[in-house]
Amino acid sequence: MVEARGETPALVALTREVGPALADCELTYRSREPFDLGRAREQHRAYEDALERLGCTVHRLPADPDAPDCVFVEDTAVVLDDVAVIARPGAASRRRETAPVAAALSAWRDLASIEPPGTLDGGDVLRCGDTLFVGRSTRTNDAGAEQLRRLAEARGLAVVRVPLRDCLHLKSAATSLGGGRLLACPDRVDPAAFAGREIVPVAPGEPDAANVLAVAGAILCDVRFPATARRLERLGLRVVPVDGSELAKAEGGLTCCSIVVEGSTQSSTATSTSKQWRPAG
Ligand code: CIR
Repeated sequence: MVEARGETPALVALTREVGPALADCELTYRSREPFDLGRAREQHRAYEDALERLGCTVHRLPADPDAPDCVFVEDTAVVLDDVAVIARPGAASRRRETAPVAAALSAWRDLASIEPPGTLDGGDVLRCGDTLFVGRSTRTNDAGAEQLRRLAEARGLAVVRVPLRDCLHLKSAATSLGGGRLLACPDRVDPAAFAGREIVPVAPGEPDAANVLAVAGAILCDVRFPATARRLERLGLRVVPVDGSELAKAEGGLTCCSIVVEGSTQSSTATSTSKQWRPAG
């Protein structure tokens, strides 16, 4: 694990420790259940280990004891080719999470930010080629999506809003498999919203399987979804099983626990102006 900057890794996975207040997390679609904090931390470590085995340098931020959802680092930023857009989470309890992430990302990217009245969660932003699909969730409002659109269009990226059903974020409904292909749960998002993209549906009875993490030529897939994993393997994809069951009680999936940044140069200080980094996928 890397706790400080200074190396020159090709692929960085920014993560954040599971905080002690996880039991007070935001919940929208699930009922509150008891958490086993030790088990959540073990599973999170195993997730980081899987990323390391795939060649990522894991850069782990310390937990914030006053931010129950801080482990779900994905929601705090959207990393584009030359800029990291610091999000403004839709849940007010989560807004304190962004500052340490911004400080870390400033080593590799210039920063921009979503400003009030905009709200945006990174879990609502799914990049596929030159398009950013942005979920119409309870967390990301029109003002936030519009601010992202301006930043993205200036960089040649299109922004397409996508309606959702019965789920927290767009990436609870669909994620990238790489190569322009998406895994999606048709009960949560209309595949037509992704016009032109090849859609692989999750296996019946496995709606939460839609959240996989494509990284370094592999697909991290939760062990709770074996039928979807088999489906991906039959497509020739390399599936890496990880157990996300404890953090799933907090409505977190596999993408939520990292921000993957790809590049060839890392600065040795947080004030770097390096522009050679690109987002993964
Ligand atoms: C929340 O409701 O904000 C957290 N309990 C779960 C966030 C999961 N993040 C994600 O899907 N990107």
